[in-house]
Amino acid sequence: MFNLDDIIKSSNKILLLSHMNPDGDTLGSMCALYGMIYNRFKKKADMNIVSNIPYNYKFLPNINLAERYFDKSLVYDLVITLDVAAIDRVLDSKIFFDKAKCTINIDHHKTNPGFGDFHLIEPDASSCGEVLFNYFKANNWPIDKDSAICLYTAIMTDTGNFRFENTSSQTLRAAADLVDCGANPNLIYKKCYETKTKNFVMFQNYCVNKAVFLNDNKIVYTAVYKKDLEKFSAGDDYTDGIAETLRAIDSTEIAFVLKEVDKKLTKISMRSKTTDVAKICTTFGGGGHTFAAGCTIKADIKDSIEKILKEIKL
Ligand SMILES: [Mn+2]
Repeated sequence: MFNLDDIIKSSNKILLLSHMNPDGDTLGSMCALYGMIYNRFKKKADMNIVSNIPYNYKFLPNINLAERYFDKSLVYDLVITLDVAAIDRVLDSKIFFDKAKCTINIDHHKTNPGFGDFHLIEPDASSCGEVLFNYFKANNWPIDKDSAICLYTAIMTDTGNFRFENTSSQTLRAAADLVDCGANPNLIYKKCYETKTKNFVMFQNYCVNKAVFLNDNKIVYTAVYKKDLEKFSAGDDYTDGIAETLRAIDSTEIAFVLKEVDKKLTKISMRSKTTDVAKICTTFGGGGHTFAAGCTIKADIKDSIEKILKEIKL
């Protein structure tokens, strides 16, 4: 095990890296480590984001200090990746990692190959935030209020508000400790989950409303046309979560959302309770997890529905 204290003490220029399409875990972990390093060593690390920060994470303490672009000629003494399962997830910023005098990889993904000079990877931890919390706790780094807010956000969002199967008793103990350090669960919940736009909610309800139920309601799907997306000025993320909403119906076994890319191309997002939908999506060149997968079919929505229904055996 490496000693983060010694490494940080001997490093003057430090960069913290988050992954592309950032989530609450990578951003919360990055801001938490920034705060902890500042409080303990009075050193200001640089924080790098490689894509836009989603609106609901802009409340994170110190996130305003994170920057999108840095001079690519900079050479850092220390670069630390947070929640980065594979180094290509930091896009162009990989150059800083490659040139750094020392690199540390902090993560919780089982598939992380362990790149970097040192790594701290805990596959049983719910989130990168929990890995950091465990480190701070084990090494007696006192956690300040702002860092507690960031770590709590990281853990809460990666566990789907403490509902997913990665939520352990250890996760809940970490969360409880962070509340003692000043994180307010209700406030953080509201910031993360109660900031959807009216258009987003109306669009999702519209899509759910026109869902089609088949096979004793075991199969449910909804088709989203380009004209629907235009009507609601829908962003790329507007269809996120619709398949989960349809799966949450008690009778549902398989739910899928079809999104019209153009007249000859349809994107499908599929969810199930027990059926291996990755297998179904693989037949169309897609893939994913057992209960959550996706694919793109070279056909219009009507033909895509037919093709998918042929592959579903319930
Ligand atoms: Mn994560």
